[in-house]
Amino acid sequence: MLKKDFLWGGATAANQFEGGYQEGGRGLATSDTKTNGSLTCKRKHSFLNENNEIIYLHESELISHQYQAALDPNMYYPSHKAVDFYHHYQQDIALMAEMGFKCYRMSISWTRIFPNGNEFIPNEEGLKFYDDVFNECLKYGIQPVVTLNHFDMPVYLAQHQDGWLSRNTVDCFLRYCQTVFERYKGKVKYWMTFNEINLLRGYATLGIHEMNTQKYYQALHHLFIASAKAVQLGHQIDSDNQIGMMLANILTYPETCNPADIALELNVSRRLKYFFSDVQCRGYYPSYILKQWEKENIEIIKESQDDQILKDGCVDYIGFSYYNSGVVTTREDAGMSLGNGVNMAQNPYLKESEWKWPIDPIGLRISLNILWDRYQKPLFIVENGFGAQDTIDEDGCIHDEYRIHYMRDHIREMKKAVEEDGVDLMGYTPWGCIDLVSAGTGEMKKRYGMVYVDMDDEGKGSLKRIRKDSFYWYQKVIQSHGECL
Ligand code: BGP
Repeated sequence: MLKKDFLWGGATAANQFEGGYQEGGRGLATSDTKTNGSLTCKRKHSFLNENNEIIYLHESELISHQYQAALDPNMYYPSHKAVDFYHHYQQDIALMAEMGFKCYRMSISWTRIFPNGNEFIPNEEGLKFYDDVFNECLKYGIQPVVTLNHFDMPVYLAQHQDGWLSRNTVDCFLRYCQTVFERYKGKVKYWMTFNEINLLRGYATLGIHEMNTQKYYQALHHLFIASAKAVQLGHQIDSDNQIGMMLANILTYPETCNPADIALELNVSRRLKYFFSDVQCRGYYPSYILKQWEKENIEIIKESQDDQILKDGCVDYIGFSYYNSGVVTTREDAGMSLGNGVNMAQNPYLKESEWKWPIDPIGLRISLNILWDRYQKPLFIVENGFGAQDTIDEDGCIHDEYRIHYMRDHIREMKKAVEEDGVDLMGYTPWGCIDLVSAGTGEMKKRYGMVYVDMDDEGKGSLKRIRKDSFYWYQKVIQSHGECL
């Protein structure tokens, strides 16, 4: 059986869900400068000037162009309005309560609290908004699970100090953490530091203008220090706090039993995943990364107390996302690549979603077992789900049986990991429980929700919420504590 206090719920993130980007004294975040997928080709690396000439931009020009454009209220940027949780939070939380949620995973927008990121006095209106949200959750007995940072940062810090490349950003972030830990003490117990820390890379997530490997690892060191210090601070402020990390759990398989394939997979899974959880769960840099840095002449600038900070700031639990798995291969002609020169092959045993994400429920059980074996820390599935295009039928309903299938199969495997393998699992919060903007494409048409939101890729729609078939199905799942699938 799953634990009695198992946290059934759903997950969202401020920049993809909240909207109200210039309301309540909020400052501009890097995520506000990202256009959606359908506009990408026009606006990402080029734009048309008044004479209809295409102007191509270099990386840093591009960023300042996007920054300027983000201030233009006539252009569509997904995060600006998103699905307007900012004005719909009461209705949305009521829908979550109707599904029977025990918890709701969400993120706080840093720039609602500190508009530029470097202030000393927080923005009261921003703090008040989350007070209202948490009170609304608690009214229904829903525990908030809060990600401190989900794919954005104050534009000011990005523009003035190259974001996480600067050690000063650590101090700014900790001021923000201290403020929210103190303010929401007694209301929020479950926290996570950085969403999918192993996927952070570009301007939107790290605030760095021209990226290279040296800068990447230096910024990452700052993130690790910030996370470890936040864990310590959170514990000091409230010993009840549980503070986790958040890993994008990309499961990889070797293509064959050729030892070269196995060795490649070991290397890839360390670089993509375990390096990040090793540091945050064990409190020190693993030998394989130190050797890699030596080979690549990477030198991390550290302060004298940093090793101790990492040691004292290990996380309490591992939150992770799981959507799919991939196959790595030593074959040069495989045709797909993971970036960094890693070749990927198709998995002939798995079907794929419309977005070519392989569907692999057994991979969830495998992932749970690997993480449990490796760290012996409680695990929390904080993202899982099926991105699909939904249509409203003639009867006015959304019959999303494909989503029910996906979730049913994954919950089955999750239960096996707990009931047959003894994994310690805290909860399950499927991604985008109410439709929201896709992080990868910036579009609305890739939907994950059990509640449909009337909104299209250009930001048009009534924002009306409609319960999908999966809504009623998930309600029964929670009611029966995962027995009735
Ligand atoms: C994870 C992110 C989420 C979310 C999800 C689905 O990587 O933490 O923010 O969006 O993936 O991805 P996408 O929106 O690209 O389908």
